[in-house]
Amino acid sequence: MALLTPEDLEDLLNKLNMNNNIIKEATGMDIAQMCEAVYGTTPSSQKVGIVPITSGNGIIGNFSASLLAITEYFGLEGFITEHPDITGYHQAVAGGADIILMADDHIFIAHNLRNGKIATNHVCTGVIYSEIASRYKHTDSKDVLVIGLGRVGYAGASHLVEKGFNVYACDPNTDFMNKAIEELGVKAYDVDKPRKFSMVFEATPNANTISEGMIAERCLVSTPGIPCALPDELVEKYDIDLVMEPLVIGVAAMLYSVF
Ligand code: 2YG
Ligand code: MG
Repeated sequence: MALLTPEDLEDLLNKLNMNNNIIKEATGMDIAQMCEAVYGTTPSSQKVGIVPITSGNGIIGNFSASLLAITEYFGLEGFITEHPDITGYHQAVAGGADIILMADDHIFIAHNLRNGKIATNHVCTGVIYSEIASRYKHTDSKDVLVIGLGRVGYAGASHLVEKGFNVYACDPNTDFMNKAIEELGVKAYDVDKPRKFSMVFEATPNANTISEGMIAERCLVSTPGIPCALPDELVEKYDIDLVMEPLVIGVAAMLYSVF
């Protein structure tokens, strides 16, 4: 998993607004409505405690501040604890947090202390980005392509299968591929037999994972992956609706999933 950099998180709410407009135009729903539809929840007056974590590669500049901005964007009160780690956790609970947000290099969680629900960023990101792809209004096809079957891609593929979509997937890792075929029943996308999709969910840490053979004219590509899966010229040439944003959409899904 690639770690976020402070630069990825610059201008975050601007990126969100741009992506929210694309999502609205492409699906008829904004990100909050999409989260409501998936999780069946709405924000009430939960207070969110954000705990910076120093383990591994340590604090990422802008990370906690971004989580606070996201919390407030969705109408909730939040605070960043003065201290990190266990002392910070204690401060969050003592300060009346209903929901704790915290991340180390391996996992990023939202934990609702009132109802016991716990969510991970990788599952929620997979679910919400695949949901966005699946709601593309310019197609009536049920075929979706999933590129990358790591933690995020697998969660999205699983969500799409549960929703009754016809899921094609690819990943250079044959163990990941076989697991998704056996456990989820996805079909292997064969690069030697190009087939074009109107809905693509991409979840890899690599650039240029989407090739011309995979995409239909006027398609939706939904991807949390940094760097972007698509070269700029393909976005123009195929009139692609591209949803790609570094943090907010996944965190929104985490919050809604624990409300
Ligand atoms: O508290 C801090 O500042 C750090 N311990 C946060 C570390 C987060 C590491 N995780 C990532 O960089 C991302 N891969 C998380 C996923 C968010 C984007 N989908
Ligand atoms: Mg990528």
